[in-house]
Amino acid sequence: MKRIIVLGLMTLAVSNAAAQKTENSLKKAFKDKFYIGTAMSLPQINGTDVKSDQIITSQFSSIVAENCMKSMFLQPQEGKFFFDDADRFVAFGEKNNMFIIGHTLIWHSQLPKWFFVDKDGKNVSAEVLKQRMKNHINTVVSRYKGRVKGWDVVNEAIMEDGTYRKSKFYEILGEEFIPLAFQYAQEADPNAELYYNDYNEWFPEKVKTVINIVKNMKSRGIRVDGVGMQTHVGLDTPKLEEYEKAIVDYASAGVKVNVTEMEISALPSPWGTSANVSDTVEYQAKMNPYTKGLPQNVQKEWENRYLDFFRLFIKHEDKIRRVTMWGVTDNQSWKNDFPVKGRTDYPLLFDRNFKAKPVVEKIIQLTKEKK
Ligand code: 9MR
Repeated sequence: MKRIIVLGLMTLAVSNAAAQKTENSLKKAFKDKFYIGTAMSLPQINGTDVKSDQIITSQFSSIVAENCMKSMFLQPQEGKFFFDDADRFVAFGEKNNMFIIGHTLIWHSQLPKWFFVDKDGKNVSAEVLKQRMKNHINTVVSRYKGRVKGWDVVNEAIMEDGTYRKSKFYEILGEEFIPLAFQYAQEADPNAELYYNDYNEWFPEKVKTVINIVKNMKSRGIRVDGVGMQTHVGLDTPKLEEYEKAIVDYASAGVKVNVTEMEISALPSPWGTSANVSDTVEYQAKMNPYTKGLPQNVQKEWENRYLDFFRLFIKHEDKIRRVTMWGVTDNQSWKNDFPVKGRTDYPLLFDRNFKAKPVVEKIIQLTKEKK
């Protein structure tokens, strides 16, 4: 009898713990505020990183593919599309009832070489490039019509000083390549949300140009629903005030803000917060100080920084559509290799043992505080 009662109590305790776990998930906590998402790597999409997948399904309400929907993977040769990984990614999101994001249609990086050149290796004409963009966007967006709910239509086209990046898209089509991309996406899926996504998008001159692009497209009847503020940030930069001002400014221009690609590096970063993949820096041991774990004081600083950001997101929840982490565990983060290769960073919410860091519970608690 006694044993049965003890066993019964144990079962109760276990199920309570499980209930509390779901009760306390990030997605539950943010349910009435905004989507809370993560990027997914290939092992997660393919189901071989089982532990991460468990975290993803229990904690997040939105997903974005970290790499497999970039044009070099989707259309490695002209007209030859490869959709296996992207299909699996979308199926994962549907199975788990998630808000699925496509990343990214038009980007100067991770782009197949053929995109801009003719058979002699010369730049294609504006007409040919438009046709290629249209075909790529139309094929990809139509395939996932009604299933992928939002697209990063154009990625990283503006520099910190507000000028246009001198990419091949710009060289061949000028500023018009951005509205064209949005127009093609809108035609392919009139109901999908369409976003412009970029890093360092709090630099004042960059904010100005992005807002001009938004206003210009809106005035021409070309739909743009949101600006994705990539949030690859460090302990000191950017200042919260400048980041907040950008949120407010974008919202005033009539678009939602997506906090995208979020992680907070705990490592020294005298180079600022560029996420331009070609901006690499040579390895120096002093730039990799925490190979055996984060010291308590840095951990605290890092945690406070996350809490500051999330307080800000909650303050502006009416302007924010989604907050998406750039990965699940520290182990998988691209920050271990950027801008310096081979460092040990601690930027994400789950540690190398797939355990939620204490900050997760603290973030959840923030949602329960009175504003
Ligand atoms: O996290 C991605 C990494 O695995 C890739 O090697 C890299 C290649 O460009 O792209 C990373 O993701 C980038 C994202 O697609 C766009 N913004 C910057 C991100 C970090 O470079």
